[in-house]
Amino acid sequence: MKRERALGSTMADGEIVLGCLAPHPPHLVYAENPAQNQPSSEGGWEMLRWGYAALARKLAKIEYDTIVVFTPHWMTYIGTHFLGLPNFKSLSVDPIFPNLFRYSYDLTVDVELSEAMHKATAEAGLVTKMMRNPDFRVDYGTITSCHLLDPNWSKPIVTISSNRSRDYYSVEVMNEQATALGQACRRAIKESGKKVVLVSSNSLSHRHFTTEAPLPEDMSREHIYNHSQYIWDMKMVRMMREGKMQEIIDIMPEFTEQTIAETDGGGLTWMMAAMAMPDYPAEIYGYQSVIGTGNAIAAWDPDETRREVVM
Ligand code: 2X7
Ligand code: FE2
Repeated sequence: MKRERALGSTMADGEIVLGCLAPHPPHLVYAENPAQNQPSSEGGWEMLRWGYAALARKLAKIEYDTIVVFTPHWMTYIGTHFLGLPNFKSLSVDPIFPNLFRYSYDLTVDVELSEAMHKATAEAGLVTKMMRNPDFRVDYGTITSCHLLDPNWSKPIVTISSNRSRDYYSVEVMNEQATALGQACRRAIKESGKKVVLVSSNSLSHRHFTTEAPLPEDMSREHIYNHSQYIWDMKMVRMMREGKMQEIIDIMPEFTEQTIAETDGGGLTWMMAAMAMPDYPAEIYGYQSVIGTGNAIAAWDPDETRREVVM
């Protein structure tokens, strides 16, 4: 307490209690058949759904206030945007897979934390904006990752958009901007006094088939798009297990370009920068292809006493 006062801090330090790599193929929600989703299925993609269920069980045992999710499917070509109203309610339809994902959501936003991260982002010199349009439709990336991590939607969320700096510039520029964004969010979370779970909502390798099986959940048709994509994904997973996150960020340009990875949106770089670049092992909860893309579920737990080798 004395030390906090000496540093000029008046409130308890906020902290990031867990970081999750949480891919969002809408197929996973479709396969779960929750009441909110209109289409129905016979299942499928169990290695990912069971992995998500294990991570959701871990999360349910952790004390936290808010989930902050970075999604590549809210594409804001001018700056980084943050959800800025206390509630968003509508039907979210996946534009590519409307046959799989038509999900009715009614979600709560931690506007206080969202504002704080937005302010810190602006102070870092990045272009940023709050989304205050009540008719705004929340993307399926946010909804899929949040639904699978917390099916009861028990906590408020904040969604952060992807400014697509990779599309205008390069993966190197994306890495720089997402790092600055992550560091700004880290400062805001610390000052907020809140306990926060971070979520990077993305697949790894991302080449995918352009035609769908007649029955989308027919698992006899599911496999990785190509072997080199699999080798790259395994390299990334191995480095996550070994706690080599700085090295992952360093090879991000090559990985992203070789596999058209969904890390191009900036989520994984943002999360690692916000977590001050973990050098401890990630917990791996699953890996499986979805329509040819490579998807890993992983968690970084700063609390060593809770960390375990899951797979
Ligand atoms: O958005 C996605 C994705 N990232 C991976 C696979 C299939 C569909 O949607
Ligand atoms: Fe995606």
